[in-house]
Amino acid sequence: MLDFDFLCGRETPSVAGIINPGSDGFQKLFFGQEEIAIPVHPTIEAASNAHPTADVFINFASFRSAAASSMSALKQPTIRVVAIIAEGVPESDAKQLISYARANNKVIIGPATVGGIQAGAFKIGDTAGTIDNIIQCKLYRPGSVGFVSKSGGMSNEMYNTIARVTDGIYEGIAIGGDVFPGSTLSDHILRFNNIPQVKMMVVLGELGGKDEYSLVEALKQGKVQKPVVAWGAKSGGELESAQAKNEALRDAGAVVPTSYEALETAIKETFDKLVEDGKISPVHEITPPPIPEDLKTAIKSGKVRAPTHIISTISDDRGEEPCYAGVPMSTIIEQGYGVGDVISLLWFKRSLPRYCTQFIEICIMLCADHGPCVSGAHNSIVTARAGKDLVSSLVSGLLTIGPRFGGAIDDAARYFKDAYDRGLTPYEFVEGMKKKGIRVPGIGHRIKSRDNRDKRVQLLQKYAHTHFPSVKYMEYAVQVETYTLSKANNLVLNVDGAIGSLFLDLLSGSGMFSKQEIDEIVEIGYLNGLFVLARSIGLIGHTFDQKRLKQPLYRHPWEDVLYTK
Ligand code: Q5B
Repeated sequence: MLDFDFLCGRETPSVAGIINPGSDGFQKLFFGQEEIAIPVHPTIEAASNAHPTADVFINFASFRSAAASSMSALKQPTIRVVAIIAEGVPESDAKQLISYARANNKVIIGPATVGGIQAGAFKIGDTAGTIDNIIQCKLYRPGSVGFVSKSGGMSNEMYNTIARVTDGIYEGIAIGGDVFPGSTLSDHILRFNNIPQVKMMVVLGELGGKDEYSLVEALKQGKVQKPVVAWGAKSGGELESAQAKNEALRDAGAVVPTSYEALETAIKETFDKLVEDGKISPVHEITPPPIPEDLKTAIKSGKVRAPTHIISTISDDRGEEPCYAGVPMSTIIEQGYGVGDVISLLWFKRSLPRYCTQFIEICIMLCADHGPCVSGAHNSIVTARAGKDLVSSLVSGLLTIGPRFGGAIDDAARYFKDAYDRGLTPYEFVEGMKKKGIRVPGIGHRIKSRDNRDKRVQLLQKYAHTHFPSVKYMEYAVQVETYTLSKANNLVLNVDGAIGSLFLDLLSGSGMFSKQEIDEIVEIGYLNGLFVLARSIGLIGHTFDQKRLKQPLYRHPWEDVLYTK
């Protein structure tokens, strides 16, 4: 509809607003080359109040709700015309709508209609088909012919015919195929008769109703003064009924051809006569502006190319099934991939050997939680007790992950790798870090110590000793630990340090990564991701736990705070 408006040279769109029950806001749409925001209203009442000059209501609701919404629209004082697109509206509902409309001097087009068109001014829904067809039928500017038909499909055909042999359509209406149309062929012919710009009328009836006979009556009673070219269509074996209708129309004064094929000539002759008699002056021809093609359509047809704004290399959901690094979902499930395999596809873009993916899974299992007292869990617990939702509680816990808590894996890998690759002794490395004022990442723990070893570290080391081809970085980290333990009991290799050093061993020992790729992984910092992913499991658990236990708002006790000046 907006494309049609633009084609006609309208300065403002004909669509005032959209009613989408329950929704509110704006819908972005193109008007020519510009995007405009059309208001969306939750109710018909709200839309009518917001747009008091909008007098046409086009109802695209399904047959289930079309009757109720159409009645509600008819009851709005500002609404004059209601077009009902749905097919299958119950006849009893249609009758009620019709009687209400007639009693209140309102017009219904449909049900089961494609709508109608006022050339150069206003188009209802899909009437007249594509923009190309609309241009071919010159519907972007008014002609002199009023056209009414029952069928929407046939009306498109007739718009073409009328454009070929006359100066074009002034207004075209498809009343809809239902037995009880909201407005009839004769209603529209009588209306056209009163529109000065309409100089002749074309009617295309169809079998199934007695509508043509009300037109016959109107013609007989002399209510129609302008020439009417009419054809009552036939279908199947009901030829006789069609013939009877056509004869009645002819007797009443309509121009009725002898066959459908002769309809075009009849229209032409009627039009030419009006021109000869000086009743029609030539239409001022205009060239409609081109409608910009939608980018998607233009790309599809190969006419234009557009640069993309995002590049992605890890997954693709466009085909029949999503793929992770080229591996289809069905393969992942059928071949028994685990979470470690999925991480290896999405993070490292390759299928790592089973011992590597199992190591990833062990890291995740071991780091999933470490009790309620650690920074992350504490934050999630406090947030959940403040009544916040799952995501907020989870995120508040995750945000504590950093250089001191859980987020030392990347730095541990960076510093251990650099020190080992440069051949530094543990003494040189640790003292060098001390000089720079940097704590060795991966070393030290608040509760773990020489005499209270971290079981997680031991389990990781044991696994790596059994499965990894080389554990040189981890062994270097243990030597560093031996040195730091000589300084203080709690300067143990912690879980971050164990994962950081062992991941270096995985990367270099698996033969699956080039030196450049290892450097990039360490530089970008992939490995804290393992702790983030793992600890999310625990943080979610703590959030559920607090909610399940219906714990009240947390307030830290005064006694636990040192108040000082
Ligand atoms: N000193 C972890 O410190 C902690 C030193 C050091 C040289 C070090 C500390 C540290 C590096 C970061 C790291 C990951 C803050 C830890 C994790 C996950 C977790 C957590 C859980 C879970 C602990 C006392 C003296 C001072 C310091 C010196 C300490 N660390 N020197 N290198 N690395 N580590 N984080 O106990 O001379 O007195 O000034 O930053 O790897 O987060 O379970 O809780 O799963 O949730 O508070 O396991 O080690 O010791 O700060 O009082 O220091 O030791 O310079 O010396 P603390 P502080 P001085 S795993």
